[in-house]
Amino acid sequence: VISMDKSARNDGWTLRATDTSPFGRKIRIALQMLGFDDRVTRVPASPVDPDDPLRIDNPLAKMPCLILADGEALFDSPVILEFLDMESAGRLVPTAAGARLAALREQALADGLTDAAVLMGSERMFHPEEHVSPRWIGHQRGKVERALAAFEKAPPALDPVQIGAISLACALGYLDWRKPVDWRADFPGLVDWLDRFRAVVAAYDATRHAD
Ligand SMILES: N[C@@H](CCC(=O)N[C@@H](CS)C(=O)NCC(=O)O)C(=O)O
Repeated sequence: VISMDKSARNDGWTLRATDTSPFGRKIRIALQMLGFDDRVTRVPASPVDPDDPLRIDNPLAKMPCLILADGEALFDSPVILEFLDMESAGRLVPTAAGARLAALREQALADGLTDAAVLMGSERMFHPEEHVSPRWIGHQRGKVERALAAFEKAPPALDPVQIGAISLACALGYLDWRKPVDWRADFPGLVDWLDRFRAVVAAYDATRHAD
């Protein structure tokens, strides 16, 4: 049970995430945007290491996981951003019902895009070549491409930058790194959108990891 009265303390958070995690990057960008960087110690995590306490804090053994000062663990990335929204008096999620649902849906679509892109790669990581399923990879590719097409038509607003925009920027950053699809050739509107995002969110380039 999360006890919000205790977890509302501001100091001593620990973020369990590697530099390369696209979901972890959502949190790192939000922390920088909100000026909360100095409240957080970042400790890399390994979802596959049985000795990593990540799996005690989050039984799903997924990063990011934010450990609060009293030891309470928050996951997944939308829940952590919800917490940071509370801590910042509402800077990450719109409050009006319609805008709030739209932003949460943008986040869900962008995170789902990233999930599908991750699955396209992990199919090869977890199976020997003869067991790799082109059908499964194609199934995930469809999700990535349809999500990109939907965002090309209706990209998240940048004034202000909130959860939808942060999530999409991290999804596109992940595609730039792993290149499961050639999104820059097919979605020029999103290339332009990401350039505009980078211009207003310095934390995007600041959280870029080495290839
Ligand atoms: N819905 C989760 C997804 C987190 C996620 O998939 N993280 C990846 C790294 S980017 C992970 O830890 N994967 C390990 C695993 O699935 O075992 C979130 O938004 O935080």
